Amino acid sequence: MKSKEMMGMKKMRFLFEVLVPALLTGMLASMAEGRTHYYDFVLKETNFTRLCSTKSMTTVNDSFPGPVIRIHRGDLVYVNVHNQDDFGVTIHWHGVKQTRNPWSDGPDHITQCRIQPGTNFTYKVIFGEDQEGTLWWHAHSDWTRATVHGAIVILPTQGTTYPFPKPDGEHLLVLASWFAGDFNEEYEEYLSNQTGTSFDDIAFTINGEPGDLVACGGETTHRWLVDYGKTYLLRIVNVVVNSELFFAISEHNLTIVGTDGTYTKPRVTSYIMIAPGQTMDVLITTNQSLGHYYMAARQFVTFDPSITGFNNMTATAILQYRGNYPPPDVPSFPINLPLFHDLDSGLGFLSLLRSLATPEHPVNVPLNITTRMFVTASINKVNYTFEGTEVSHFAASLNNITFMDPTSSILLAYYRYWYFFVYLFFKFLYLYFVSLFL
Ligand SMILES: [Cu+2]
Repeated sequence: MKSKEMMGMKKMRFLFEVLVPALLTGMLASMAEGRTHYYDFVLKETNFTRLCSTKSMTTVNDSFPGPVIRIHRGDLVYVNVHNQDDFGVTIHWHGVKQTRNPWSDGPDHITQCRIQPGTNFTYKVIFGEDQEGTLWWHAHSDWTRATVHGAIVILPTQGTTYPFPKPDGEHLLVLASWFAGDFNEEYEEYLSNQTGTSFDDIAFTINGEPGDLVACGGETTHRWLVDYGKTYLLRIVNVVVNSELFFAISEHNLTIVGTDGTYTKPRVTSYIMIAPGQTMDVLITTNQSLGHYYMAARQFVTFDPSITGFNNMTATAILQYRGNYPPPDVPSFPINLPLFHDLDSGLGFLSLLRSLATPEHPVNVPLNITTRMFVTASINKVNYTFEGTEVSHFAASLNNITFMDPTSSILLAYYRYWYFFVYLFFKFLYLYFVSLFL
């Protein structure tokens, strides 16, 4: 080959092996405009006293609920989790889309090994471009999420605003479960006895407190101080382990404006029904007489309580107007809070939810349907051999296929797959252009 052609080849090689990848990386970096936030989560056991009893439980940064991640849309978050507990744990970013970023999704044994005691792991949390509102994070190993959880607030991108008049203020309510003993121990017991005996939360909490109506629960009821004549954005997260909840505020209507990090069409209601893992953004206008009003949450029971039992404790917090007025003996209670078995109210609320679907907040549902699938969800009996013994138990399935732990590393397969195709792409491009000069 002549030296001139050799020079041409070298230039082409430089172009496709150095310059093009560098340019592509630069373009991708410039697409991410937001700020970067760094959080430290220290996970360890701390003593908490509720219902006149003290117990040790695992939390993040000694708080129940845990710290709030507060960012603007388009921002990037790094969370360094320091595990100072004595068991392995992972953290999941609930509802965060994590596009092309399964490395930080969190389910243990699926996308990562547990963070071992005495070690740390940094998550890079990538939000979806269209996500705005409220989400949450929680432990994703066994059911540690009962105490290891917190909210994620995604404000509108810097320089933009909400698709409704800007609220005068905002507040966050985390609805959670309270268990009498060590949750993981109770859960292990439940799994091992195989009798169907359920373990139950003995109370629900609002921002960590069961409230006045629970025996021995009213020592430190959560209070939200508001000013008269304002509109507040209230972000509600249901981190209860396994129950739908009704929630209402005495004498105040709620206007739903979002759920699960997505805006909805505004709808006025006197109560909401919120599923475990769900978030709800509502507007509330403080236009009632100066006073104290209960905010209350109780279980929405969709099963037969004579078989399974249910938690009939109503958790309360207090919305309290600022100002000079004689405090009432007892705050007023929301008479619109549906009763436990009020199925019509539960379903009626669901029918209110509609996507906002505006040009600024579109819902790009695929309209060209090319394949129709028939999927049967059921519970089947699964038989398998465990440590030489024949075992059978019930498991959920879709089209008769249930989840099995993978036998190979999913992420390693993903990594190799994508890098293989990127490599092939540049290799063929390079060979094509080289062939033009030969
Ligand atoms: Cu989750």
